[in-house]
Amino acid sequence: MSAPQMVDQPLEGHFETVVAAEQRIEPRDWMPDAYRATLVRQIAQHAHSEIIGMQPEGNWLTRAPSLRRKAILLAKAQDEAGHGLYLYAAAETLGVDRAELTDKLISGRQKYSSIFNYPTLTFADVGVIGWLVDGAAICNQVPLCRCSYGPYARAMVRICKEESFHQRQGYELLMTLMRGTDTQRRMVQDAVDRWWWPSLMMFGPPDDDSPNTAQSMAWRIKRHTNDELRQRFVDMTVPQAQHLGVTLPDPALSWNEERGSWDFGEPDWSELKQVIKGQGPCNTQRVERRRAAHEDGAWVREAAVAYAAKRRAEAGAGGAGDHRDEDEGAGR
Ligand code: FAQ
Repeated sequence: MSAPQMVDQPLEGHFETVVAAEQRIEPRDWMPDAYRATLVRQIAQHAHSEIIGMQPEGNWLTRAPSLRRKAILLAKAQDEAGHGLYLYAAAETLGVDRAELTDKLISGRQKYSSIFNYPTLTFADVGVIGWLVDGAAICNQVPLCRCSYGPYARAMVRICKEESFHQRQGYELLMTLMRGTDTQRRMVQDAVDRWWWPSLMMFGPPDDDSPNTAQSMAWRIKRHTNDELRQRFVDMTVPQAQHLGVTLPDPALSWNEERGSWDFGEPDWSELKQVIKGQGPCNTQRVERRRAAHEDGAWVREAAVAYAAKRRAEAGAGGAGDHRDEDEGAGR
């Protein structure tokens, strides 16, 4: 972070008033350094998660069991690429460059969601990712549409609409498998057994071990704690599991009449710590593949830069009266 900020009282007062009034902070507004740093941290991690998150399902694009399933999966993966781009664009409004963020991701200096470090072993995993992982993402992200930072909040509106389609396609795929053969039903149950606990861990560490929550909530970046959102997800998901006919792998799961919520067991927090530290089943492979894709794409970036330089040189040589290039450029 930069040196301690010289706080201009009226500007800080304006920031506090806007946040307290549930209005939006925009890129042109003054904001505390730490607020900016928190947003960059969270938005970058979120963007990286969308981009790395294409890999587990991408594993099944060439092996989807029908044209319809392949088309759906392709559309979903493309949405995820789009989400990554909106989010990198939101981060750029805070003064950080996408190239710099990508560099931090592939050199292990920034995080992405733990969930994408688990392998996808069968096609049922595609359904379970849609149902549980996108379901958890929706729970976590709908409140972010009310985040105090305008560009992030607005990006989240469209992202959440698309996540909702992702969740439904996953559930529909699982319903189809559950109506199929015993082997298909076993595949679904096996996938649920493997993805349930990692999905609960997506919400982050428990509240008493979450260093960022209090400040992020005070700034109205986060609107609920990790545990509140985890509980909301469990309450939403248990009836869906019952309807689907699968068993969630948690013997402690039971309805608590008094709380009007489901009690559930404790996730293995040491596993979350290990995965965040880079020691999950697929961390190395995920980052390696991202790095290779980035390096393979270098020529595209270089070509784009060279083309932009050529256009600038031509515009300089042609002077302000040359409208031909502008007209051509408008259609691109
Ligand atoms: N994985 O103090 P807290 C998706 C880190 S997108 C890895 O509680 P915070 C769509 C945390 O960063 C999924 N790291 O932190 C999709 C912090 O480390 P730092 C991504 C984690 O920020 C579906 C430290 O632990 N969603 O699924 C995790 O207040 C299917 C302490 O934690 C978002 O990013 C974790 N699970 O709360 C795509 C949503 N949990 O940064 C493809 C936006 C915690 O100090 C296919 N982010 N950490 O070094 C958030 O809501 C928050 O950042 C949390 C963490 C809730 C993730």
